[in-house]
Amino acid sequence: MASLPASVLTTPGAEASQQEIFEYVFSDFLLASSFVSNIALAGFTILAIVYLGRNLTDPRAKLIAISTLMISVVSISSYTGLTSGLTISFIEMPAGHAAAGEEVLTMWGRYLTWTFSTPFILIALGLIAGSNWTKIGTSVAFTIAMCVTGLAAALTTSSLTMRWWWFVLSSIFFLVIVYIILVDWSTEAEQTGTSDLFNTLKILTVVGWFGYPILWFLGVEGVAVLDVALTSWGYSILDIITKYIVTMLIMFYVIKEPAEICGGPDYGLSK
Ligand code: RET
Repeated sequence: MASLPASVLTTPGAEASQQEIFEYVFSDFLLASSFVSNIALAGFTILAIVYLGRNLTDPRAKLIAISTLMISVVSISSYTGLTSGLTISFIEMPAGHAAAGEEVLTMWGRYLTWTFSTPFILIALGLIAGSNWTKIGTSVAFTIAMCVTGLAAALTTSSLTMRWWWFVLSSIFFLVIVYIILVDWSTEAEQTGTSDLFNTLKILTVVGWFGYPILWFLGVEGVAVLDVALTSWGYSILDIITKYIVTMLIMFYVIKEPAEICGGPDYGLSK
């Protein structure tokens, strides 16, 4: 990789204080706007869910609505962490990496918080498909494994091979989730009678989710052909599709409380 964009070989360095990182973020309009725009969108989505869901009565419909709410609750916190510099570090890339020996900006907070947001996306999708808790739980466990190993890939500085090995592990876990969505839940949604909505959500989710490893590969964590701000906007745009658009589609369906997704007043009682 002969020439890297200036923002890949960034300035503050590994010893940078949180305040220096915060100031660095706001010195780059593209980077700062990729965070702040998502704080605003997550906030609007939370308000929209609360407003749209105010008359829900069925406990199972409410559970789906609460799952979508939690996606944006995690998101607004995640982007606040990134904006404040709390969950961003400069780390030195290992030998062989495109930016070897340089300290590059890593938005590790993204990988960390996906651990908490993606389970709620999968719970909502699994409930809409009418799946059982074993499959929903399996998808949740694998998304946690995928995000934590993705975080490990980004933070490993000892060896380039180990970075890519984490990436491979994370990708294998990802394929388990793709299989559950495309094979199990697609069939179940047909039986449940929710396949119209589910098919749209499935395409947005599977296509959108594939964008994340592609961006990781092309961004500074991987082969570094995209600079930090572009990579960040890439993730922010994917987040808009996989979180807020998916959420709004779900909410407009759920507020009608169709029989296909309702569980009746006794659903989930603990006694
Ligand atoms: C990483 C890198 C390692 C390989 C793979 C990845 C996949 C990430 C995905 C993230 C989805 C995030 C969403 C967030 C919404 O809040 C960790 C980038 C496979 C699929 C939907």
